[in-house]
Amino acid sequence: MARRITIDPITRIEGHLSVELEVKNGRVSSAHVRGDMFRGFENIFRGRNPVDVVQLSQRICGVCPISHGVVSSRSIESVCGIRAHGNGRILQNLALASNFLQSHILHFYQLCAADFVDITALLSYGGADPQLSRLKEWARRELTEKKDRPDSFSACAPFLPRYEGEGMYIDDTDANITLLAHYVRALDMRRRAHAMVALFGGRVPHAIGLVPGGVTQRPTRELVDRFAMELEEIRSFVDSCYLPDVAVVARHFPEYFSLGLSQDFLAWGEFPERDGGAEQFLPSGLRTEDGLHDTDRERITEQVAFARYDSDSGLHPSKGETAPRPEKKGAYSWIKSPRYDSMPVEVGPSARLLVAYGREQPDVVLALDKLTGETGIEPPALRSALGRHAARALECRLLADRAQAWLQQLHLDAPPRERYELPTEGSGAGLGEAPRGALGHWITVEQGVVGSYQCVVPTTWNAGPRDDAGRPGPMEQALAGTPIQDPENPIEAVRVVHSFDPCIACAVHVLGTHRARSKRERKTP
Ligand code: NFE
Ligand code: MG
Repeated sequence: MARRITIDPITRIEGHLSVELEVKNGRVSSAHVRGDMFRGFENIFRGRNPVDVVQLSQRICGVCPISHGVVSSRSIESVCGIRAHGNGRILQNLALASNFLQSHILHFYQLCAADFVDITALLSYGGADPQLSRLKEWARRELTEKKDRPDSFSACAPFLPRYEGEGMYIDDTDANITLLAHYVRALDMRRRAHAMVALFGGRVPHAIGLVPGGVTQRPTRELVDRFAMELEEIRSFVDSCYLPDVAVVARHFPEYFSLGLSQDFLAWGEFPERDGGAEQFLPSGLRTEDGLHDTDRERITEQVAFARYDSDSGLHPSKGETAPRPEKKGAYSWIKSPRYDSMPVEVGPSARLLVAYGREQPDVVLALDKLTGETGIEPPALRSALGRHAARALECRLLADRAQAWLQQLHLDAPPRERYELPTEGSGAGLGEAPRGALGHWITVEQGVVGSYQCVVPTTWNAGPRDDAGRPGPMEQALAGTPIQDPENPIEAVRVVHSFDPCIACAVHVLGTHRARSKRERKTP
């Protein structure tokens, strides 16, 4: 007999997401993923000075603002016919790579660790490490003194309340304690990664110093040295904690290498390596069952049959027009369904590494072959829930190494950006990668201000609902087949959802809802 399970909200993600599962014979037979909020962000950009969008679009999200800043800069660069080069290109790479490090570390430790780690193991800690002793005392107070109080719901947050069940969490006390100690260290690593963005971006999370063509801060010896120092701390954390901790989770939950699977993957590519050239550190590509293909940005459509929008379905984002319709019959999500050549595709760290491996990017080949040599895990395993965690940790290692090389390429005290002149009419697009995957911004400039602006964002690709043909989105497909041991404690489904690192703030920024305001009404602030 089929049973329905609703998980609402999914916690430890950014934003408001819920899933509805139909479970038959102990497995998910069908999943509906719902983005539960409406924002209308792109409307805010219309009628503004185009350059303001670099700042405004960063407000879409506090987790991945640098990718929105860099990609919106690119959209304006394409209107102006320039490209960030030299210091501008490298400094944007460094700021973005720092944000990837911050975001991936946040995801594994602060957002996902509690799916695997047993907080109660802390109570058995008998060592003398001052930080762990403090943590143990905190856990003891939370778990004992607060347990029976009426406000106990908040006790030991964010670790409790949690799903409960036999063998649900790691059963090795030392492994749990180590992971919890790293959970705390991860907070410091994230602070350092934010500080790295701020060195060249001025502040964080919303970097005021990002501009079309580069950043506003010249690279000085002192700033480069400070960046290198923080980077080395994070690199060493990735090596000594993050990668081994993912391996610990993999040892205890190896079945997640064959759960939460995706078939097809898309990456726009990121981290331009040469001035004027197309080469990227992580290249673009479409990885399908029948191989690797070049990408074509014209093949995107956004479908809305099951999304709460009134506009025509299947529009290219440059023509996108969307009117919110909360009560639309049959619609169940505020997230649209982007499709590439009509296909649902997963975007994100696994997509990037699978594409890069297929393109024989030497650093990625080395990293993945080493992983196979040491663990027997082959690259196709990146298509899974655990594979996504492994891909993030490996990507941190790759970026931390590469960022050291980029630092060496900077021209000290030389200008950090291009000069540009903004035309009063034009259109353009910026494509790139955010920590969670392929990101695109499309802009038109009319009479010197933003006429229309549209973003197609990683979580829109991954967490969108069924499309016009009724095909489920990537996360919905990945959930199907997941075994659910106890419908009252469906942690398996949560682990699959979390592996995508969904961010709903990004996903439901939303296209323009009304006809453009008349030219007379538009004013540059
Ligand atoms: Ni709000 Fe974002 C990333 C973007 S996700 S986190 O990474 O763009 O859809
Ligand atoms: Mg959009």
